[in-house]
Amino acid sequence: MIAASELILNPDGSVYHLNIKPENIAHDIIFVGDPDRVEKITQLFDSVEFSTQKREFKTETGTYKGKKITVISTGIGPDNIDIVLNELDALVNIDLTTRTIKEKHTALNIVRIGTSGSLQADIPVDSFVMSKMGLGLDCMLRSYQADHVTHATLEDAFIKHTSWSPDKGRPYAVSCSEKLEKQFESDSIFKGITATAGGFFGPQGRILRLPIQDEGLNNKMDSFSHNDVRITNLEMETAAIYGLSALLGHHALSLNAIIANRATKTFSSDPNQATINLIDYALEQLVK
Ligand code: R1P
Repeated sequence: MIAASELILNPDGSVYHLNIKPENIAHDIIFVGDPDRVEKITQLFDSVEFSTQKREFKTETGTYKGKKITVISTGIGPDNIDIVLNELDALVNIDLTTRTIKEKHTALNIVRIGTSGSLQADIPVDSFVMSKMGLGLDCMLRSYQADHVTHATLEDAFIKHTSWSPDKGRPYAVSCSEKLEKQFESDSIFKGITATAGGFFGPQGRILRLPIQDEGLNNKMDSFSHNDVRITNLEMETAAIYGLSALLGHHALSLNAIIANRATKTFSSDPNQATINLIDYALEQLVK
């Protein structure tokens, strides 16, 4: 039995942070970072049957072209992904009444629709990137026993290529769901490794007033490739989603609209439209 202090439930039986109960969610789930992006998606739905919000976690469940889908905002960063993935998994794989793990496992399909910065000059603003792999620079997954889902050879090559400081912890690399990769790929989407940082400024090489540990990191990342796959972009959730989904037995795929290009130092003139275009793309692939 899982103690009340470990799996915290609200008085109405919902999970603590997400504020939702098992019957409130579909098994096809879209993650977005920004709570305001949830309704940009669900306004396209045929109908919305459930809606709630607590902190940055806004959830809506409805039907799009006959398919039941839940949209959840995760907020920013791998620490939030730890909360969202564990609480979502508890909703389907733990009996919240007896606080015991269910015998029959349920796998969720999780698709992130995010925004991101490209590290490659030839991946322009307003394009889409599908993450074949997440490369976590944030260490969140290292709190779990994760060696069976991570790619040590790629991690070692990255550590060597970038002269990665051990003070920052060991990066972790995890693949996307092959099933979802096939479902969502097309000629119009770039594919590559998405690096996930544990912060927006220093951890992504942005310098305002503080000196950073390695000013050359982004350049070293853009010249890294493994088995002919290069690092395409940098954001704050993908590797954490891939890592926990792989450990918990869920299918995960991350799609990002490129709104900044860190190599050419350009920013989208209409990031909102770029995100809407990716939402349209993802919804069509989800129901096809
Ligand atoms: C930073 O501004 C946030 O935007 C990106 C980053 O991953 C981070 O969460 O993604 P979202 O637009 O999906 O939040």
